[in-house]
Amino acid sequence: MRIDNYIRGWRKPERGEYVQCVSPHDAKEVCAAYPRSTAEDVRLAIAAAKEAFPAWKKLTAPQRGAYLQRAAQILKEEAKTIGRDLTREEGKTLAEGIGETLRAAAILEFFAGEGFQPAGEVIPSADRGTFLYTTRMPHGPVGLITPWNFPIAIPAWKMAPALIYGNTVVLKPAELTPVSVYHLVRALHEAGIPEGVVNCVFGSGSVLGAEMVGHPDVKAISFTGSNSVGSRIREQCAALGKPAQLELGGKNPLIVLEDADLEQAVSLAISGAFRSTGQKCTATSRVIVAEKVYDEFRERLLTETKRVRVGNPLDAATFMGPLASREQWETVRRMIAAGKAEAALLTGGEVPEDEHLAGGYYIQPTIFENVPREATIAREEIFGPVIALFKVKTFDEAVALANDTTFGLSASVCTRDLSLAHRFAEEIEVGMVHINSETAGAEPQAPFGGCKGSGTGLREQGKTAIDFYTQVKTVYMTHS
Ligand code: UN1
Repeated sequence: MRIDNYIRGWRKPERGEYVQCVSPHDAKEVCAAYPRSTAEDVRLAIAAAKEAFPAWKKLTAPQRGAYLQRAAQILKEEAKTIGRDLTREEGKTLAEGIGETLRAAAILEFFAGEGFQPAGEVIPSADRGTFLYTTRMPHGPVGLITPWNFPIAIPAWKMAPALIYGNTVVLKPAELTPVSVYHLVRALHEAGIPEGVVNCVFGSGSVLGAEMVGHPDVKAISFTGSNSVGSRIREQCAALGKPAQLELGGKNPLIVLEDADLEQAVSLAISGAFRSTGQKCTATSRVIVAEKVYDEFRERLLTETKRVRVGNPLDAATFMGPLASREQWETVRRMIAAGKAEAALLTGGEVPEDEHLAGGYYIQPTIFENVPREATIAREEIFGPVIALFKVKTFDEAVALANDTTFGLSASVCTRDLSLAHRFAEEIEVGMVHINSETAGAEPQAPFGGCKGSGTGLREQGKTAIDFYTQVKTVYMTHS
């Protein structure tokens, strides 16, 4: 399968160069060839987005929403085959691949609906003859840079709000997962979205991303990815006075208090830490347990972790597939090696011996205990299936430990005590709090994002998405 850029329709890269992406289950299996685009291709896409902007902006929001609605319908009808392609190239399980495709559809539907919602307010004027109100202005062409770990949902959750509020789009998706993005762009194409409104350019982030961030016709940047790339984008955008929305890493804690339902707590830990092979910015990576229930929780967690089925993500029985790439595999193994030197390995930590998995980037689900607070695995984002277990004496100690991180994306607590749940929600320094639910997961109608090192700028998703993708215009209308 060969994929092309999408710039006023499908288009070959100017230099005609393509690269191949492979399956993380078996690196010998090629998934697709995608363009190795250059800055020239990005400039063409930006020009297309600029030209399409005035007419797109002129449509009413319900008219724009109709395209999103049609694209959502296509994704729903094809969810099984698209989800399969996603799983093949990214490595998350088939259930997750299909689930993510349906989630992308739900995101498009939600924002199609937002096209029918009020986008301003009527404000009482001190002057009887003045009608005072606000409305919203789109920015123009916006640049969206998206990661491989949610290769269809994240492009959808940036594109849908950008489009519904009247912006046009240049998307630079991750190189590892071009097929998933191709399907989303194809759905919008088949939905009849006007030429130039959506553009997608495949290739290296350092070349294409830099061109987008620096280009004067790209009016805002939304980025999801690593902290190192994110801080570079933040600096460049700040220097240019360009709005930037950055969704970065996490080191998300799950706290298990002594009154918790331990069975539920174990299943939230397993799901939060090992689904998608731990490759979510919202994944659970620290599990902080009250001393009184520590031993029992530890035993149950260990038993369930040993039951986690690691295998080909296309097999229905698999719970955890491979890491997404060789680079990921090496990074996670390096972090595990650091963990072995600084903490006690409870389980996992190795590449599985299964010969059927020998061609892929597999790693066992891994748990460390007796982890010092300053350990690398306690502080740095791993982006793999690794839990650091901590024992604490009190609720206050648990919250202090949970907050002792440079990140602030999401956090969970397992408890039946309503007053402790309330205190947790108040004292924890994160963008998203979960009481008796896992740290990962997000519904399109609710704001998504973190504080501290987990992100900058306005939240994504929900009604609040409008704040990043538009500017407020205040109108004083007085009759003459
Ligand atoms: C989820 O937890 O289901 O890149 C979504 C990420 C986040 C999305 C997480 N921006 O992992």
